[in-house]
Amino acid sequence: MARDAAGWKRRNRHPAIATPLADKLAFAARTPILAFMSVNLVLVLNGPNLNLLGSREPEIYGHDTLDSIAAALEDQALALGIEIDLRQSNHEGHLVDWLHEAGARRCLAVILNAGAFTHTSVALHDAIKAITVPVIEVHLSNPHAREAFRHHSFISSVARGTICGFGAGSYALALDAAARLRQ
Ligand code: CA2
Repeated sequence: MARDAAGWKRRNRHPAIATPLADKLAFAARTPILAFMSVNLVLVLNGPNLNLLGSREPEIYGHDTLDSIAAALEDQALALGIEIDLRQSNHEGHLVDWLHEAGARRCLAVILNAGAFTHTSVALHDAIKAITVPVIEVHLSNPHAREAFRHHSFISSVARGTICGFGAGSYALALDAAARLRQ
């Protein structure tokens, strides 16, 4: 436990201020008023190969890069009074960890493009089921209009809703949907 120069146990003096983030979250969850509050933060999670956006297959995924999508979402989020945090990983476990983080932080929503893990990942299905934060599934393309192996999603049945087929616009529509979740 952290102590200052005088040897005080800082956690006991200022439980919600002087402790690390995990302690603050645990404190908030134990505190009746704070336990029901959600933060105005939307995590925008992107799965494998989406870091390559804009470089290949523009006829399917469009010309936008993940950076240009992030910039447009930042502007939209500012106008909506929402904070966003866009992340990408090629590793399934990172996405699972970030979903858990969204749950612990009581985010407003998660916007999730799980890429090809959409069609394979029981782990992501279980992680979404394990959190109360609404997850909005997005896809740039319309997987239902593509190869048969893209027709099943392990995400859809546990997502609040799915938006697909509008290119970068799918993310913009998802952020609008997230904003409407605020009470
Ligand atoms: O349409 C989508 O957003 C997808 O989630 C994209 C995934 C695909 O496996 C899903 O079926 C639908 C693939 C992302 C790969 O992105 C690339 C971008 C440029 C070049 C190569 C891959």
